[in-house]
Amino acid sequence: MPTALITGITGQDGSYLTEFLLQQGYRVVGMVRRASTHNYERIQHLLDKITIVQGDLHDQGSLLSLLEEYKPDEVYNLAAQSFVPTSWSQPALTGEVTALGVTRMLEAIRYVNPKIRFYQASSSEMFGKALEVPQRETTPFYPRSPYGVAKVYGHWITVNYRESFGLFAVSGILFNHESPRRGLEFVTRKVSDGVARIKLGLANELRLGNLEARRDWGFAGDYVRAMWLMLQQERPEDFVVGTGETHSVRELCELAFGHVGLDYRDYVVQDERLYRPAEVDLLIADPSKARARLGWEPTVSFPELVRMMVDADLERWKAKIASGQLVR
Ligand code: NAP
Ligand code: F7E
Repeated sequence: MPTALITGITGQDGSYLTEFLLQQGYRVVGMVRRASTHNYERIQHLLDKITIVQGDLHDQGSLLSLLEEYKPDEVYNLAAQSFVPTSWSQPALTGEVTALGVTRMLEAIRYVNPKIRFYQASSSEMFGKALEVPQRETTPFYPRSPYGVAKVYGHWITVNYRESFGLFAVSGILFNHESPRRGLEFVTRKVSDGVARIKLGLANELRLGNLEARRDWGFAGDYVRAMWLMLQQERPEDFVVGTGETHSVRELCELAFGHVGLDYRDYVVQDERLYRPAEVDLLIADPSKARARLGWEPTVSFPELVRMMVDADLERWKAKIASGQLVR
């Protein structure tokens, strides 16, 4: 039975990757940082099948001892400060975790067992002010936020440890992927949650920032399969993963409100305070390498994804109302 260590197991991708690896017959060890209360909402249903261990990407010693004790065959480094706006208000922390944290894990692998296969969660935010459309593995990076800058560091240190020390270290350049488990601050989930609350009479407006930004949005459950496939290849290589389609935040609103019979123009308020100091205007993947070499394809279309998320939030709020937790 192979063992996988996942950092960031409590996050959106961590929860889907855990489900996927358990289905593949892995022993899953999940690293969580110490907190005064547990944050296991997304993995509650998996807790009896996995091992939870404490560690932190800030702390080199904790990474070394986890690798020594649990002897993973594969490490998936999903932990990060992942919200772009927070990276402007906490840029040094973002650099510590999202950038230097990668080096700390690579160092731990190098010292404990250089045969461990390593996956780094790189991001389409590295393309930023995109120098090529669509973006592929060879497109130069032009990050537009401290988060993007930190991810570029994480990407290149992964490539560098592969080339310097012969590690099986790969970087998956993943475009935006979403689900009902997405954090409420990201725009897709903010919209699906807002639509549900408006439909149920719990809110009467939704404040958003730039409606014209365009993203390549897919379903997170599909993207964790690509992470695993990258670590099963003969040679370590980096891959772009996305759908190859782009949609604006405005289209997202149109679809999400339309799904419950509402017109987004009656509820969405544009709020300049939610604009970013530097925006990423357009992202669209060229996933042809992943398709050809990994046999990877997305299975959920953009309209299906939006409907899935709105339906899940409607059910969640209806359950809260039914249980008496909320009065309309
Ligand atoms: P997420 O939901 O924000 O989860 C981030 C995870 O990192 C959480 O489990 C968090 O733990 C953990 N974490 C944060 N700081 C840590 C630290 N110092 N030590 C240990 N763990 C720490 O992110 P996601 O959407 O699942 O994304 C997973 C990874 O893929 C991230 O690296 C993200 O930057 C990258 N990525 C995401 C996308 C996307 O569209 N989702 C696209 C490209 C790349 P807590 O629960 O304790 O906060
Ligand atoms: O913003 C615009 C906003 O925060 C998408 C992370 O997972 O994907 C994610 O980063 C777009 C931006 O995601 C609001 O200006 C408008 O253009 O959902 P987001 P992101 O910044 O693309 C990448 C690939 C990652 O790697 C990151 O970790 O939507 N937008 N109005 C808004 N965005 C938010 N959050 N809130 C708004 O009200």
